[in-house]
Amino acid sequence: MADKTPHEGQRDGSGLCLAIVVSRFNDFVTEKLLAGAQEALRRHAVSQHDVFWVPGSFEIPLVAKRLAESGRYHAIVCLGAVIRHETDHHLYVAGQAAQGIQRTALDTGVPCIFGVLTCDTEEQALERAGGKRGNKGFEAVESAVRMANLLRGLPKD
Ligand code: INI
Repeated sequence: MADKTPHEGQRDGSGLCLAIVVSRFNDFVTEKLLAGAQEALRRHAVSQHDVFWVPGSFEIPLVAKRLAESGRYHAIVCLGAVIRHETDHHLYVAGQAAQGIQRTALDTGVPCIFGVLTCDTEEQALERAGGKRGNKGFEAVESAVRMANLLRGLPKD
């Protein structure tokens, strides 16, 4: 650890088992995020994965926490799409999803990746789910693989 070589998790997913928690709300977007995630799982040769659907982004943290605590997964990929509506309901959903996902990672030590879109419009969300701004589901799996590999090489205490 004391050498000068920078440490960065590699994108090789062999030997890794990932969980994907994906929200049903706005599934015209989240189905596309999941497709991007599955493409990244193949591209980076992730050995095993399981997919878990939840009703909305607000429900992601509880399921992510249970999966992280199971000890079965090297990382949890959380996918959702929060889109602004007339009231401020979306702000509570997005804020609690973000906080809960981060808290789960910090409490369990298992990387939990925030692949929840927070957008003003459906168009913005679709642009980020396989449109002109890429696919955040694909990027979330890449982050999960890198974080899982990085953490595997870090000292425990
Ligand atoms: N859930 C989302 O994933 N995206 C949203 O945009 C959204 N909005 O805006 O309401 C949303 N709401 C549902 C929420 O996640 C819960 O499923 C619901 O409140 C029940 O707990």
